[in-house]
Amino acid sequence: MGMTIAQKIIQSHLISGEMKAGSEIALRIDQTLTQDATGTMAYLALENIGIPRVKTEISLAYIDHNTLQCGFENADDHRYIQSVARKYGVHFSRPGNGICHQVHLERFGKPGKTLIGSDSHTPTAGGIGMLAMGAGGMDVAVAMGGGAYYISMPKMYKVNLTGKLQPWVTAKDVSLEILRILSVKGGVGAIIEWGGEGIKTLSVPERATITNMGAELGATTSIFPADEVTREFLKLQGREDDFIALASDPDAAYDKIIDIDLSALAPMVACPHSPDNVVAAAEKNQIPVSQVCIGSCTNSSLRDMLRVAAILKGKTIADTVSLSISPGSRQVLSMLSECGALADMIAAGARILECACGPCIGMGFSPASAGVSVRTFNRNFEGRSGTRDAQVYLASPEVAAASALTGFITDPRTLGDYPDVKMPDHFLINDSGVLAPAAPDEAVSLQVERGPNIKPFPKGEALPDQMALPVSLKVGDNITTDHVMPAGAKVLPYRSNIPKMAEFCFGVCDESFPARAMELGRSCVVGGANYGQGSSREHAALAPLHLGVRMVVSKSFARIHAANLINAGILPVTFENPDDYDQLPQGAVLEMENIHQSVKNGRIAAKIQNTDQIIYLSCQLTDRQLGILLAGGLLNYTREAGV
Ligand code: MIC
Ligand code: SF4
Repeated sequence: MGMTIAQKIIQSHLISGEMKAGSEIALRIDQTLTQDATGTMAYLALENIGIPRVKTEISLAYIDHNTLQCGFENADDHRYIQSVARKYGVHFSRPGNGICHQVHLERFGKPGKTLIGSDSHTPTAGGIGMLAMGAGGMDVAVAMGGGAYYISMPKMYKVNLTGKLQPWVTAKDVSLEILRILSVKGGVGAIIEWGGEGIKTLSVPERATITNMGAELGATTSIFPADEVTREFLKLQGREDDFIALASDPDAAYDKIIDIDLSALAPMVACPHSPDNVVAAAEKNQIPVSQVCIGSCTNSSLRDMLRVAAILKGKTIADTVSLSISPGSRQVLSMLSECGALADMIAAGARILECACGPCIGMGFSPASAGVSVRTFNRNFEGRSGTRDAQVYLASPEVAAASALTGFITDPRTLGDYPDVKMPDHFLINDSGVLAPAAPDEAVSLQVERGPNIKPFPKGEALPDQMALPVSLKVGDNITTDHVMPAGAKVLPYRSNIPKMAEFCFGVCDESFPARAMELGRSCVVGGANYGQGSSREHAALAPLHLGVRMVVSKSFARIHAANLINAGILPVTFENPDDYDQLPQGAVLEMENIHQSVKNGRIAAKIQNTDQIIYLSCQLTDRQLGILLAGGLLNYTREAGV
């Protein structure tokens, strides 16, 4: 039987396990990346493991999220990351050099290699045929130390593209279409391979938009073949030597095949507050817009920016709109400036932001109260923009630019002819924004710089054999890690200070949760389906841990978050009978005995205190995962067992 692209890369990196969907496999990791908002924890974990030097082919520490420096905290965190990177053998991408995924695609990603990153949009690099996955910071630390990355062997899905995108219809619309078809849960446990004749018409940045938003489907990752389009992209980046051709075998088998005719797609938007809430842009043309934000790791390539500049050229944005544009990398910004496109954007009224995540993570540019913001980003979760009642619509750069001009959500086809954009023959290459680490002999004597915001890594507690856990919070379906641990300019500076950060835990759902959980001592949280979707932030496990949460019971979990809970020493379990969700109110107490043996057996009987009712909780853990829980988290486990 032939193999899919992902199966080929998995096979060549398999350390242990069986390539059977659902079985745990251990993979050798060639490259890692971190960003600053998750990086501090990842490097604190690396220091804890006690490895003197990273063992990957290349590891990078990007600074792109916490770039507002309203106090000392973010600047201190950056200094810590710079010094720890230099000492441990990690390349450091300075603030201003660009968004991790965009820079990684341009300068470091290689087809056929494995990459894990402490950011859920790491699959962006699947656009050039890498097996690239988002992971928690502790998992990235272990991989930097030469340890394996463990996942359950995913199912294989294929999306076959036929036809060709019509003028004004873009790769973003392809992403929105697949979200419309599959929903934010539809990719859980699967790798999505993109193929068919239609992919030949898509450039690497367009492919990367699609693999980027595979994260919103909950997919383990998404991947394109490495073909002549990939070779051309790497050549323009002066990296043709990094190219290898990669394709699936003609007789490869897939668990699901979806066909999309590119020619039939129209410009679309994802309505508040979920990326799968997708309708045609034309349907929303009565909605006035007060803000438009263009950029993020989904849509900040030179191609996207040149299109936007061409649409804005010679025009002025509507009086009612504030428009931000954040180019994805210094390469993109320099080239925009060189060809005059930047001047066209500025002349039209755009506010140019630095090459960073910016508004996407709520670092500035929060909309006005109840404001409608059209964003080319990948997530529109409630409150993520920094304004709780903002109405955020996700769209392509084309829809965004058109909406900025008209002041209403706009199907850009109403603007007339699609402007012709010519891509340059040469790319500006200047890697001076990436600092190489110190040589090993110099590194030994280097001191890591730690400001007062860098607090020690929280300590996990070994899983007790007996617990009576009150339900400190009950939430519904599709709870994101943005709900659990909000981001934004106010909270992000505390990413390396878990006690402080925990004060904001679940703030979007219930502001009284942190105080209540602290008062209860140990407790558990109850959630619905797809609990923990979205961001890879392990803070969504570490902050609850700090507040005494020892178990999360849900109908189902998102992949990265389930791993992060285990890594933090919190037990993730699901309802054996999903209807029991309704039997378990906030405040109920679950009494459990013989927990260790029950976890091994995959089933815990939990008695609801002061009733005769017993509910069954299911936990499908591997021996390794049980070992992590019994050790009180991945760091303790790794120190005891080695990487
Ligand atoms: C996001 O898009 O939510 C983030 C911010 O990039 C996160 C990481 C984080 O919370 O630091 C992600 O996607 O993993
Ligand atoms: Fe940054 Fe937004 Fe991309 Fe996350 S999704 S990496 S915050 S640009």
